[in-house]
Amino acid sequence: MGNKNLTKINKCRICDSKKLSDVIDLGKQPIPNGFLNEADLKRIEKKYPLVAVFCNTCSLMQLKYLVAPEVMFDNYLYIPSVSKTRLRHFESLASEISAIANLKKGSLVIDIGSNDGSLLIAFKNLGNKVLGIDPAANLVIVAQLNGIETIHGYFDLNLAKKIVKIHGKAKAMTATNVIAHMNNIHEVLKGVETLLARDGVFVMQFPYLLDLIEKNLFDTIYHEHLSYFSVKSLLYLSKNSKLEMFDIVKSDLDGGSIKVYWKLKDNKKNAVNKEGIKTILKKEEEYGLDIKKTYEKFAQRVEELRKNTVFELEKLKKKKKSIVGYGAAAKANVLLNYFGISKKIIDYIVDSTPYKQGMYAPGSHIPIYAEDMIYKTNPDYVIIFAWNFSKEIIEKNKKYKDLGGKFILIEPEFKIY
Ligand code: DWN
Repeated sequence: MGNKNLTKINKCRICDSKKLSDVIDLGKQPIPNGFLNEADLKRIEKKYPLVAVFCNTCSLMQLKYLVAPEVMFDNYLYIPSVSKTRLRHFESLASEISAIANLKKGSLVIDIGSNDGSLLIAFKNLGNKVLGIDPAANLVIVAQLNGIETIHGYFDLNLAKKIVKIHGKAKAMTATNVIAHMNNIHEVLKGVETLLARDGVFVMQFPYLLDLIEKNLFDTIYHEHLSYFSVKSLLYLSKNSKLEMFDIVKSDLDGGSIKVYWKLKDNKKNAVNKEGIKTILKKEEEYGLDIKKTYEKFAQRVEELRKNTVFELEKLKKKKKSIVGYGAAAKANVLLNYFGISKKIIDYIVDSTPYKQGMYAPGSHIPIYAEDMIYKTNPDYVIIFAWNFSKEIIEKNKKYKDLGGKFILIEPEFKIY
């Protein structure tokens, strides 16, 4: 291997099984949020193998090669607050959890992977005491400037014990789009067991494996996402935990995600929705989420999508059409690098994240500008790479459509609007 920042797994992260089958190989790629500045362009860009495997025992899809978390998360350019859709989701999540956990004024709420504090601001507005935990030094400062007390570090059992001593136990804990990013998930659950109050509620949210496979969302497979959960795999994960899953709710966010609700086993207050959990498990079985063939068919569909997309874009370029991208998202970089789409096809990408503007996309080195660039060059086509926010983006750019512009979405199949 020769690279100290790369490790190859030989067993499943959840159940230790060695029955892992290759699902898809997306080639060697830079880390998906590894945006470059001018000076970086002159240096060799580090690339790492991006391969997804499937555990035949517990149905967890996971990465075969792991990039060290410090490389990806010590300094982090992704923030949720640049998307209204995500902020609105955080507000509804905070009020929903407030009710389920019966939060009172001053109840302590802790968010693991709190980023710029966006979710905790919603809880703080409801009168709760809040505490964030995040490894990205740059974002801890942003969160603190937002008035959100944040501990700088990677969440583990040790940190949980320290927090209990200083802050006490939490009535509610959240982990949105972060559990999939953590290698030590058994230890993370132990940390939550330590930190959660007896009658506390812990809510995880992450993209759902069934939606990823069904909608060909291959571009959400990237180095930050070590795990791709089925409900079956989550039950394996919590088999020996003091935590018990008591409900699961599907969400449209991020192309299809699940909110998973946990409590301590001896908390009799929140009833277990046995029927709901059984129904979703049954759906997974009916879909074949626990058999290798399903993943082989997924990989074939992605190959078809790759060939067709490149063919369609090259056809537009032959007609001298101009094409730009919308949303310098992590998933955009996976798609561009796997499909081999370069600056010869995409002139630039626009993005609302201040930190990304003026930088270059990892791998493709396509320049990133603020969103208003579209109205300066008026391109023939705009590919929406941030397809999970296509509604918000299209609404925001009615003027572009009125000027005769056309949007392109690539998943679940290539389509011009
Ligand atoms: O799990 C993760 C998800 C939650 O966020 C992280 N591992 C990394 C990151 O993935 P992503 O970069 O694919 O996330 P988003 O939120 O889908 O990225 C959307 C991108 O589009 C952002 O860079 C912001 C941009 N955007 C924009 O330019 N204009 C978004 C909207 C809504 C807009 O109007």
